Amino acid sequence: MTDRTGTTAPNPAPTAEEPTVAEPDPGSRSGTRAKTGAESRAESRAATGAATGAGTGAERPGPFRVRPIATRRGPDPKQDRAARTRLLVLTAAAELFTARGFRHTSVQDVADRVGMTKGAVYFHYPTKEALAVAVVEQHYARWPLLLAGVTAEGHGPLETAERLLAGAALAFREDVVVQAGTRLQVERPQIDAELPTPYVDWTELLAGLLSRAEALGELRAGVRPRAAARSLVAAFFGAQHVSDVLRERADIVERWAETSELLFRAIRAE
Ligand code: LUB
Repeated sequence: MTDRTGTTAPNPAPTAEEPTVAEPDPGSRSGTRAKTGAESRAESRAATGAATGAGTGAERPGPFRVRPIATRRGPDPKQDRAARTRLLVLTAAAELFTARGFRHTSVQDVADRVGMTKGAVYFHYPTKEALAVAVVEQHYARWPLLLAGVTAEGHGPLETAERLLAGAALAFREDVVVQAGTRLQVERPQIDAELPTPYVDWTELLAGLLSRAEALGELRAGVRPRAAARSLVAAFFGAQHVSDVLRERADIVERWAETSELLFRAIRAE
């Protein structure tokens, strides 16, 4: 059994130039004139905000309804230490789950990796299943951070979708908690615990963005937002899996960029 652990977590950030969008102009023959960048940016930002729930003031329960583990729980140093220990144990478990899978990882392995007793690990996570659930939840807790970063850039909905997935590809290469959550979701049948339903939140998020893009006329005629969102999620999952098996995800960013370019060329209006 190979051991290939020990990577830690950055959150990627993107940038881009806005497309201009046509608007009916009663004076001109074709009835259209190009919208200024500023106009389409304002409209796109509004559209994207609506899709991702960002910037609306009242925080709507967006996708990925999980919160990252807080390492500082307030003035009580004991609580801080406990929170940091939980994160340490969770990261060690993620490294082992990524390398060996759920079945071939024991709580003793996790304890050995962090230099704690099994009892001390059980104090924070009562079962190996509870550890797996926590790791999978932290996998999904990465995405709101990525979403906030990309949304804050004020791209149009289609550009936002493209950059979110590019950011996810980088996280799949660099972040062991993302890698472990993915392996555990594939091994769900072996894990006797309630794991979050996979793929549905990404599909929801992308479908929302693509519906907005459709409303802006940014989608190629005949492209159905939800169907395209499902296709993007399936393609991303496939690309990361092939890169994992063949290259331990060393080339996932490049492999996804190839697939993304192809898919968004098919989705985006000429
Ligand atoms: C993503 C995985 C691996 C979907 O959303 C999920 O559940 C995912 C883990 O199960 O890829 C692709 C964006």
